[in-house]
Amino acid sequence: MSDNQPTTSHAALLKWVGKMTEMCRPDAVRWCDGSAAEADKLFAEMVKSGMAIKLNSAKRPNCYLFRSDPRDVARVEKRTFICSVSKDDAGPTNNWEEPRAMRHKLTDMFTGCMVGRTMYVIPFSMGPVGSPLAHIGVQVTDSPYVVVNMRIMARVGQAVLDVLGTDGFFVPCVHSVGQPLAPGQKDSRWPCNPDNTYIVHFPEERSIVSYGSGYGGNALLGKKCLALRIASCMARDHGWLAEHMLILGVENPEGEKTYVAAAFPSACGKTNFAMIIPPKEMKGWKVTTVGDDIGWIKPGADGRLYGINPENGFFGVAPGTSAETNPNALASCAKDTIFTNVALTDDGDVWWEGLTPQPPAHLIDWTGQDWTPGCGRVSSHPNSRFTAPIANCPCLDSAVNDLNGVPIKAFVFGGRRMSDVPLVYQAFTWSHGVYLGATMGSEQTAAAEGSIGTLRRDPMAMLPFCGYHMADYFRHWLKVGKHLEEAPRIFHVNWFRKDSSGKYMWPGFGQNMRVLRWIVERANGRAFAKESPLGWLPRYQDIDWRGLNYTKEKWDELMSFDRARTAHQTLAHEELFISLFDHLPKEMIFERELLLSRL
Ligand code: OXD
Ligand code: MN
Repeated sequence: MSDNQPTTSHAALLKWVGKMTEMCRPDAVRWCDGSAAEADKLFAEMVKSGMAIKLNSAKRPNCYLFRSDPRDVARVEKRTFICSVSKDDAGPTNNWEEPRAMRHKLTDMFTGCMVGRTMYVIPFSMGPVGSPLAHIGVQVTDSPYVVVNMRIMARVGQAVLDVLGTDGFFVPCVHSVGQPLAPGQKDSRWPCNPDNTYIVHFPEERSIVSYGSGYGGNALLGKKCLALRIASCMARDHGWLAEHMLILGVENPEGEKTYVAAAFPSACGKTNFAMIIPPKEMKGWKVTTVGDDIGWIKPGADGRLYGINPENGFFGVAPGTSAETNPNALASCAKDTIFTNVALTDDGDVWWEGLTPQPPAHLIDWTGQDWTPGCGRVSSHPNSRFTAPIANCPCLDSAVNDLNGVPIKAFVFGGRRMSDVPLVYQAFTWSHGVYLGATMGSEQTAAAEGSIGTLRRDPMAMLPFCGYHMADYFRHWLKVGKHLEEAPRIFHVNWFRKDSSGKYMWPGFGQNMRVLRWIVERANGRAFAKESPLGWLPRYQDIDWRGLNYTKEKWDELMSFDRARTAHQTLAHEELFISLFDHLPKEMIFERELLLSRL
């Protein structure tokens, strides 16, 4: 593709693209308009080069399969940096390098890095175009795969440049796969530079530089880099919240809608919860999806919080997604979807572990090799993904494109805890709720790194995504709450408790709707709860049991906690707090002391 003309007269943007072109030295520069025609052309080029496979149109209309380099399959936290001016601002939970030194290093790496390739310029809006809650970024990239993914995950094109006008603010995002091509050199199927990957954020300058990876959050810079790491700094400076949260709407039989935002660490079924289907016996209850990963939540003039989903698509984990676990996610990737690192069926469709109870007799696996059920390998990478347009989602909330967002009535923090933590409880106050979020944790499920049962702290599921000092982030949450007229109620849930024989005590999935009903009724000041040292607990009779046979004895066990053990666990929070102590708000210490004394 040859150069086309930019349709903007934004002087700073033109100057920046000019500088990037001079540094990266691409063969051509292409301004993206986000159109279907542009995507079709790029897909056709990628099919021709062998990077993409077009799937069977009768089974998956307008869908493509990509196989990444096996060394480039996930976000790389070890190579992710927050380069604030002061190391102290990045805090002990982020990698840091001095920004000038990092910039020098990056300039060296980027000089000539796009030789032999096209540089695409992608103007994108995170959030509905023109929303007062939205922010604009411009990504330059030498990956056509990134272009077609960004077009699904964000709002891309001329409308964004129009909103930007001649002097609007944008976050500059530079991305390269880090593999320039010499004249005549044949490109690899998935160019990348895994030995030299850098995902770098300059929070004061609000800019992002990413080198060496073409995969997911490393390369689609609107998602984790802009919408969480940079946005968390913007939010801190301007009094709002950029959170690793799904947003869903719960409609009761009377047609009243209540919006809930929820944070869960990875591998806790966030997308499933965002698209939950209530048990049919709970007649008239409906759940709609606003977002499955990120929420931008700002105080409105009325002193309530309003949230948008800054994304426009789902970048969902494929394995485990099925008609049983999440039919809405499956419907979302029925068409117009990009699949990465899943298996290819003999009839040109996709398959992954868990999609159907019986695997097909033969597949081509994510590495391009023949695969049969007994071969001893998985067919799809555990972090294989679908990139699906949000508009495909059958349970999409009608307000998903509302410029002013949806009113948030409740926050939910969840963990994966096998013992001692009850299914659900409500915080007494905002600051108690912030403490619950700050001390959130998840138990290791496989002996991958660390032993099974080891508790990994992941405050508000933001540990890899907060662009500044985690303790300042807690302080910011406390501050936001102080200025609200109507603060959302805060809840903690744990779907993963096991009994003494190692069996899950709660059925989960759609049955979580029973908990969600209690949460929204509490948030609306209706349902009853009893006081406990942990917070407000629902009693057996406070839960809607229609269609589920769950005894009071089981419930009492599920909701029980051992005071001494809980006190010990509480003291284990010290470890995180000690590492953050010189910034830690005193409220966190007070809340811990209050909890201990209640216990
Ligand atoms: C994600 C993540 O991919 O949280 O959403 O890692
Ligand atoms: Mn996420």
